[in-house]
Amino acid sequence: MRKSILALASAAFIFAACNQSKQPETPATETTPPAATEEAAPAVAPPTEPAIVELSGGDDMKYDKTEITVKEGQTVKLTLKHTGKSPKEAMGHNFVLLASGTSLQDFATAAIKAKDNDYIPADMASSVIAHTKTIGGGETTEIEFTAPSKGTYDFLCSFPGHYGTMKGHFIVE
Ligand SMILES: [Cu+2]
Repeated sequence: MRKSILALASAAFIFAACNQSKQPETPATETTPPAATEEAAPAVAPPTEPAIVELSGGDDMKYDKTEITVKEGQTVKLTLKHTGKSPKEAMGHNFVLLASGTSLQDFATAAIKAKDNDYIPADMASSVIAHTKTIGGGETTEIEFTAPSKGTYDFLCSFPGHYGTMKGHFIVE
């Protein structure tokens, strides 16, 4: 009888000891999920390398690219080069990236009247994700912006009459 009590007591002790020894492990187990989240984070984090985009337009009223692809949240360093000889007043070029849901035609039409604001209609500023200034032949301009959320966006040159041939898709993956 005594033996069995002792056995029971020691069993209880062992159980308690086991239980105790398990307790310190609990915080360690609890820290695992955040660690896993940290590991998963780089997969969704934007790339640290910027996207270098070189776009040019000449006197032929065309961009050399009609498609630009970047990653969501990526820093975009865009250089626009006017490879022509015509002055800004006759053949100005810019790059305007429109927010989704903005009509290319509506924007271009409004831009005709916005010469004083570099062909960016002030009342449509919220429809513009990023834009360069307007440049003439031989000039270069650079902008830096953060790529918006995944999707396909329109870009254009908003100089009067240019968007028909100077437009393209800005794809964010
Ligand atoms: Cu142009």
